[in-house]
Amino acid sequence: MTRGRFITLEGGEGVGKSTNLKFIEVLLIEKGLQVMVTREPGGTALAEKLRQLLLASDVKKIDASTELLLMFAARADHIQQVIKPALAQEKWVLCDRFTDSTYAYQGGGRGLDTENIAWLEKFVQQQLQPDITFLLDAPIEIGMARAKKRGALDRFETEQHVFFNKVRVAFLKRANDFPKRIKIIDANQALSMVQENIQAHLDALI
Ligand code: Z5A
Repeated sequence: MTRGRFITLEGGEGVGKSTNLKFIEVLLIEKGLQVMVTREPGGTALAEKLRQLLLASDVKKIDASTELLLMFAARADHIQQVIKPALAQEKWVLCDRFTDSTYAYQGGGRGLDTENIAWLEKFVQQQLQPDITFLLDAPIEIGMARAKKRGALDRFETEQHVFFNKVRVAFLKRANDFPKRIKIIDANQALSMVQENIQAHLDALI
C-alpha cells in the first residue's frame, strides 16, 4: 500500500522547530506534494486540551509518570484521528515533536525508565515511526535566549539548566541509536545554512 511520508522535527526549546517546519511545508508544496502540518502534544481537540494542561505554568506539580501517560494519551488520539488517516491519503505529515521528545524530556529530563517508554511506544504506535526526523541541536543557552524573546514561559521552560542538559544528551543519544532516521542539524548556525542542510536531506527523501 502506498502512503505519504511522516517527517518530525525535534530539539530543545527555541532551536527553530516551528521556523523550519514552515520552511519544509513550503518546500514540499512547491514540489506538488500534499502536506499536513501538526504538532505534539496536540493535533486533535482532545490532545490540544491535554497540551494546555501539560504546559500550563500554574500547574506546578505533575507526577512524571502522569506526565508520560498524558503525552501518550494525546499521541494515541493524534495518531488514530490525524496521522494515520493523512498518511493513508498519501499526505506528507510534518509534525512538530513526536516520541523522541518523550525519550528526551520524560526519559532524559525526568529520569523515567526508557523501557516503560518503549512499551508505551509499541502499544500506541505499533509499527508507526517517522520516515525522517530532523534533530535541531544547539547549546541550551542559545535556544533559551531565543525562546525567552517570545515572552511568558510554559511549565517546561521554567525548568533549570541541568534538566535541559539531560534533555539534550537524551536527544543526541536517540540520534546515535537511530542514525538512519534521525539527522542532526546544527541549529547554532545561520538559518540559511540550517535550511540548506535540511533541504539536502529532503531532496534525497523525495
Ligand atoms: N514535550 C514533552 O515533554 N514530551 C513529549 O513527548 C512532547 C513534548 C511531544 C512543547 O513545547 C513542550 O512539550 C516542550 C516539550 C514537551 N517543552 N518545552 N518547552 P513546544 O514544542 O510547543 O515548544 P518549544 O520547544 O518551546 O518550541 P518553541 O519555543 O516554539 O521553539 P522552536 O519552535 O524550536 O523555535 P522557533 O519558534 O522556530 O524559533 C525561536 C526563535 O528563534 C524565532 O524567533 C526564530 O526566528 C529564531 N531562530 C530560529 N532559527 C534560528 C537561527 N538558525 N538563527 C537565529 N535565529 C533563529
